[in-house]
Amino acid sequence: MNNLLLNIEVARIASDDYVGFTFFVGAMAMMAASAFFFLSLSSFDNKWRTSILVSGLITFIAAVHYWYMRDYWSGFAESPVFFRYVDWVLTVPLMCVEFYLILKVAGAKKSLMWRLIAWSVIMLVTGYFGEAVYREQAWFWGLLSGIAYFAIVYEIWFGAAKKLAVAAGGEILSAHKTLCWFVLVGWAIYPIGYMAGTPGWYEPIFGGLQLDVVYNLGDAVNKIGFGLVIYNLATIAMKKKATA
Ligand SMILES: *C/C=C(C)/C=C/C=C(C)/C=C/C1=C(C)CCCC1(C)C
Repeated sequence: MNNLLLNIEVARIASDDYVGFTFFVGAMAMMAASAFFFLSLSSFDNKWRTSILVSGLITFIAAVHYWYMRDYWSGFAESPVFFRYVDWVLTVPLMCVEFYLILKVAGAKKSLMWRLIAWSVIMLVTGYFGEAVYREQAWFWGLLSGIAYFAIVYEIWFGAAKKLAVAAGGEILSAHKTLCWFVLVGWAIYPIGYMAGTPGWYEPIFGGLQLDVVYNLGDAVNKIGFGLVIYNLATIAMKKKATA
C-alpha cells in the first residue's frame, strides 16, 4: 500500500472502548435526527415550524460537538469536559425554550422561559465547577446543581408551566406530560454519570460506570426523544386541523 496513505493518523476504536464507540454512534444519531427534523419542516405550518426547527437545532448543535468530542477522545483518551458543557449550555436552554413554545398557545409568558433558562444555566455552571474546577468538592457543587435541577422539575410538574399545560389540554397537555417525564427520568441519568466520574462518598456505588458512556446515553435519549415528542405533537395538531 501507499506509504503516504498509511501515514494518515486514524485512531482505531478498540472493541472494548465504549466511550469511543458511543461518541461515534452518538455523532451519527444526532446527525440523522437533525436531517430528519430539518427535512420535515415543510410539512408543518408556521405555528409549529419554530418548535421543529428548535428540535433540529438541538440535535445539530450536539452533532457538531459530538464530532469534535469523538476526535478529542480518540486523540487524548481524556473526557472532553469543557466541550461537553459548551454543548449542554447551548442545548439545554433550547430545551427550556421548547416548553415555552408549546405552552405559548395557552398564554405562556417569556418570564417562564427565562426562569427555566436561568435554572438550567445555574445547574450546568455549578456542575462544571464540580466536574472540572473544584473536583475535591464535587459533591457540594453537584448538590447545588441538583437543587437547580429540582427547581426545573418543580416548575414543569407543579408550577406555572403545569397550569398552562392543563389550560391548553388535549395533545399539548399530553406532550407536556411526556416532556416532564423526560426531565424527571431522562435527565436523572446525568447526575449518575457525574457521580461515576468525580471523587466522592458515592464512588463505591457508581465508580464502575464510565462518565462519558452515561452522558452519551443520556444525550441520545433526551435530545432525540425530546425532539420526537415535539414532532409527534405537531403531527397530531396538523392532522386535527386538516380534519376540522
Ligand atoms: C442535552 C443535554 C442535556 C439534556 C443535559 C442535561 C444535564 C443535566 C440535567 C445535568 C445535571 C447535573 C446534576 C443534576 C448534578 C450533577 C451535575 C450535572 C450537571 C451532571
